[in-house]
Amino acid sequence: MTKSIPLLSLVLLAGAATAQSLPRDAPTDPTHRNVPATTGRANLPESAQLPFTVETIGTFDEPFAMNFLPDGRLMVTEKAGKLKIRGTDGSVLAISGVPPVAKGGQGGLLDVIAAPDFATSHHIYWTYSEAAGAGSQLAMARGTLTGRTLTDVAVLWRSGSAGPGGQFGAVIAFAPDGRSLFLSSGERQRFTPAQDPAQKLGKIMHLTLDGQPAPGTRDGILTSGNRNPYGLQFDRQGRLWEVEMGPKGGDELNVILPGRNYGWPIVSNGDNYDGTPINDHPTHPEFEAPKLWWNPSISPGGMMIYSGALFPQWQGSAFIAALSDEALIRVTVAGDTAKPADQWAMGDRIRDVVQAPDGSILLLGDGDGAKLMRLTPRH
Ligand SMILES: [Ca+2]
Repeated sequence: MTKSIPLLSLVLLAGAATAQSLPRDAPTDPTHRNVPATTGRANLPESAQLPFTVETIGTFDEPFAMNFLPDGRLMVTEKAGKLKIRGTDGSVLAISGVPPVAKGGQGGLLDVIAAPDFATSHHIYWTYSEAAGAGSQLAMARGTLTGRTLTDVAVLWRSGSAGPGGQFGAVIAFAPDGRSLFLSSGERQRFTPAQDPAQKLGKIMHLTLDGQPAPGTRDGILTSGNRNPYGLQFDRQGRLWEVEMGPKGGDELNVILPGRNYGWPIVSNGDNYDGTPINDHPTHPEFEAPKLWWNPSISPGGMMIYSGALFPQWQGSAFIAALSDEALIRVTVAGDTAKPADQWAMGDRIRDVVQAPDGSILLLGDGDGAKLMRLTPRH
């Protein structure tokens, strides 16, 4: 890790200097913008024929994320601020002791995940937008879950750069050794902060379990130039995969490597929502290019890498929840390469995907009355 410090600083500083001279929405280098991104486009024809049975097992209001506790209970966040736990018998309880959130747009109560040592510590971690500076900022907290109550709540990390805007990213992944954590921090549709080493927006953070900068990072910043990452998962080989919502036609699947810059907003294989073009990734090889990208957009939510027994043919595959595409997407992963495999039409905006302890796959819909769906093999 220590080797990455000079590289990280250089890349971040170079990126910041470039970005500051640019208008927010303009193409960054018109002379280069015709170099096409020809490889890695991941869109597939949608299949309405599903190789699994879909059962609705609950509903939630404006949920954002879900994760299992080691004892088989499922935690689900609702953006308005409720943390709910679905028992193994299907009953749903709201947890008390969750600090207030600043709900609005894409903000509110966001991710939740059990600590690696939950069995002994009863710690859970969660993220949320916290009222700050005539707007909000991303915060990460930890608390002790006993029964249906959270105690010993401590806010471990705050993004700073408070103000208006959504797109917090806000997804937590623990290191495979359980001794540190990774946190995605979205750029909040502010563009250039993703390249600013002084702001923790548009970054993947690497933090200790107490929310301090991980050794070998500068202020906890692991990577920069990430737009709005809603999915962050380690594979079985210990590679960290990230899926991020790009601009129009620029959604990306990336492998996260310490000190790298992923290019936003200088490059993207998509265009701005107002139609102005952005240089494609191949025009700037100094930035880490996505392993896969989607145009048209799929609007990726959460991501899971499967390791269960119910669908042995899919072990090692990454599953991506798609919001605007109303789909579940499967991608095969080999080393640091990825290939699109399936794109199943679900008829619902899909916000998150997790693997249940029995190997079934759970999907969480989006919006009011969003469905919790359980996928099992079709016989
Ligand atoms: Ca990128």
